[in-house]
Amino acid sequence: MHTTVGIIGGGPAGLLLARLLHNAGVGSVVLERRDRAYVEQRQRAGILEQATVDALREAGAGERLDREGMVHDGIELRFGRRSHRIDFPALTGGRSVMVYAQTEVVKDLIALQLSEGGPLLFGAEVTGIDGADTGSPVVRYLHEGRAETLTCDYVVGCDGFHGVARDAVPASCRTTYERTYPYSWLGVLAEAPPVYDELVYAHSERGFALASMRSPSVSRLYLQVPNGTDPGDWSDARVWDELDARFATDADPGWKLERGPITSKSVLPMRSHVTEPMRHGRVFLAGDAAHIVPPTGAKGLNLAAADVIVLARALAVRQETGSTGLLDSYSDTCLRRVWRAEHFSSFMTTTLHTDPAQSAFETRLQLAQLDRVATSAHAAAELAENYTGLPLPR
Ligand code: RFL
Ligand code: PHB
Repeated sequence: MHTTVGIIGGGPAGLLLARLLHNAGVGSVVLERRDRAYVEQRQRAGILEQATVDALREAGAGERLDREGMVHDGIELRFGRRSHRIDFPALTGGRSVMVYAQTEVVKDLIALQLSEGGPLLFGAEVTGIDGADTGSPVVRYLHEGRAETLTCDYVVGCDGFHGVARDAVPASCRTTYERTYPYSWLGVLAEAPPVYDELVYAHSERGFALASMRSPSVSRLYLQVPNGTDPGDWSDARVWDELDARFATDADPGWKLERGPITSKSVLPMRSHVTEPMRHGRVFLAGDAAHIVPPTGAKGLNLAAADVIVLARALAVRQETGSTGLLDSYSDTCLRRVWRAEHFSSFMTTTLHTDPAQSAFETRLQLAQLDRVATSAHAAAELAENYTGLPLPR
């Protein structure tokens, strides 16, 4: 098989790239290791920046998003048993975010791709890429028990953190920057209406907690837990009691979350990672394949979308005019935005979580920083601008 752009991975990065290329008249094939049901059910992100929403609309995937997505104009921060709201539009000149789950984005993009796009193969596991620095790289993959090859003009690795595309950049040409955090998240999905209209991020003596949502009847909740935690050690009652304790404020002492059946529990490690450059020869990396952020800043999916928006434009210009200028600047263009998001995600993570080795002095510094955000419009605007997302490079 031959195609213009071989896309490894059918997560949000690969699927959105395929749509944007299709709309620009550039051919592609998407190879996804898992089956469709698995990819559509994988619980992950919930927050879309405006630029991500715009790109999904442009890709033709805006209809259900506009019907079911919930526009959020702020978040609440809880710390020191106080609570403070960050008003996004007031602080950013009108920007907001949308709550629409990654599972839904992926379902919408898959349905579109299968009905009117290029080939999207499930159960197609890429094992390697040959000839990255030749004019026609070849992707090797296994599909229905057979070894196959896909010859491409360009290959894009959208295969996430555990993918194989990163290895196409020889070790001597790449630099990795990494930090592993000394805590994880226990994430639960509950059939319980969210009691807040907005997301609540809590710093507490007992550790971090986050209240998010998937719909008016389904809550998504997270608790900071030690690395290596077994979700089986957390009964439903223990999860709810701990959430109530971490969200407690003096403003409303008797307050409790609305409880309901917990339908899934999983533990997620927290990591920051960047691989530079995001390109070797004719192989490009996009999304989690090139960079990971801890989820506290809600940036991972949005960074993945930003990468493929930049790349789709560069590939379209290459096809239309023959110019490779935008492809040549792809890695530098994306890395500027990536490092901004790395900084913000690390800031949110280290400000809101309690490191098990942290001293009382360091806890005081966290509270002083949170108090600053609650009392200075400048500090609040810095948070709001980063959370709602910086403009895409044009
Ligand atoms: P994905 O989604 O990991 O998709 C990669 C795809 O590649 C496939 N694959 C292969 N296919 C073929 N051959 C191979 N050898 C392959 N190896 C892998 C995989 O099966 C998969 O389908 O990467 P992508 O597309 O770059 O998307 C990135 C996002 O998924 C990720 O950044 C976000 O989910 C991060 N994230 C959040 N991001 C946000 O912007 N806002 C949020 O609110 C947010 N919350 C979160 C998050 C991530 C979380 N977890 C699970 C780490 C909350 C959580 C809990
Ligand atoms: C989510 O809804 O899953 C979510 C929201 C905000 C975050 C992380 C995860 O910062």
